[in-house]
Amino acid sequence: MEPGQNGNENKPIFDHTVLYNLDFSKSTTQYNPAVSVKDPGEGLCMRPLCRGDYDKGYMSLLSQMTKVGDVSREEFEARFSAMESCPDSYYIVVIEDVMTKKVIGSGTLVIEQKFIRKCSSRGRIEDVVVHNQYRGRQLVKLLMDTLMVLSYQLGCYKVSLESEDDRLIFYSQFGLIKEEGQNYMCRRFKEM
Ligand code: 16G
Repeated sequence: MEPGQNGNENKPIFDHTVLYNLDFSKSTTQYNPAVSVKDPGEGLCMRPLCRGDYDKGYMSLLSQMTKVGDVSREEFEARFSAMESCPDSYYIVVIEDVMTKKVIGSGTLVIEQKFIRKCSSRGRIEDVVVHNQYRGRQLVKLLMDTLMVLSYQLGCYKVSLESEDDRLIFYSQFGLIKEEGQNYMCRRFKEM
């Protein structure tokens, strides 16, 4: 069977009811005008990533954030399947422009299971990006708010992300702080 022909194009990477049943009552994020998961703005819809998003510009969207490299349909499908086979781990939320059928925003919450903290779990927010033509519509804020609420409701004892200096103030509105004495360390092995 050809990739993209297996009828799984619209199968979400995680159960969409988890996203649509989130309780935002404790979120302090303010929106003007109002936007929400169910109504992220005119002509837009918010949902979990699907296989078919490869054909809706998902990789091109990610390339607005960092180097993506050439990823074939087969490579994308294989990675999607690998993530899908780790239950309760990969919560990739996207925003689609329903007219153009393009993915114009995305953010990922990865849940890492731990032995510490009474076998708790840790959330990592990754790859938050909104297409440059859709900036100013509170979409990064909505994605971040959603991933923060999701990590809390999934029971994470903490959630973290990596941020450039000029984004620290933006991220602080979600209760994220640069912890005293904690530093992000990294060694890069490859330039892709
Ligand atoms: C930013 C992203 C991180 C992403 C990285 C890619 C957020 C909050 N942070 O740090 O998730 O993986 O950029 O950069 O979205 P790299 O390709 O140089 O590692």
